[in-house]
Amino acid sequence: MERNKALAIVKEQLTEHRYSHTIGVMETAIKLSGIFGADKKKAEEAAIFHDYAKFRPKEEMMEIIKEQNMKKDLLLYSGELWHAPVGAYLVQKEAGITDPDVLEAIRCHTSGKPGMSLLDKIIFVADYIEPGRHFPGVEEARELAKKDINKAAIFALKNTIAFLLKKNQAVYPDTINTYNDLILNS
Ligand code: DGI
Ligand code: FE
Ligand code: FE
Repeated sequence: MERNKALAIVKEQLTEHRYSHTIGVMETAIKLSGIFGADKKKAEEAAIFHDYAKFRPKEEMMEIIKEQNMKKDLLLYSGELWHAPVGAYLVQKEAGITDPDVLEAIRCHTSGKPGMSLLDKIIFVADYIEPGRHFPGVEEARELAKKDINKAAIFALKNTIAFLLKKNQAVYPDTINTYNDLILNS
């Protein structure tokens, strides 16, 4: 889809803050695609739509997860995880996005998944390091991302897991499985 059309669709779904985050993810994902040789148009589309479902009511997301036979275990963990798979479903249904690579990158953008494609990793990392993100360690993550997308993804996963542990929150198995997969196989 043409960039401005996609942005206009997504703007209606998001707050001002989340929309600027989306622009940051888009610009970062395109840069990373240039460095690592991924398809820039796919990266642009996946980045623009990655948080499409972020502000859907929890009940609506729950219903979609059940009806569309998504992984039921999602419902046992934080609702923060739901906007990724639900977003992949809704952008297909409501915005007419059909590219399976784009939809998959959106689907796994919060937890990652073992065996991520280059595009999946780019969206995952861009979401973490876009210029609007400010937290201890983000500069190190940005440096890693210029050279090694796997190291940057591991860094993000490690920090997210540590953050969840500190807050006594459950860690979704895919997050741990993604970390293990990248440590063992990259
Ligand atoms: O949507 P964004 O804020 O841009 O970023 P995101 O899609 O990575 O979502 C981040 C949120 O998801 C943050 O509140 C932490 C939460 N989260 C990420 N991984 C896990 C998780 N929550 C649980 N319980 N388990 C996880 O593995
Ligand atoms: Fe997200
Ligand atoms: Fe995001």
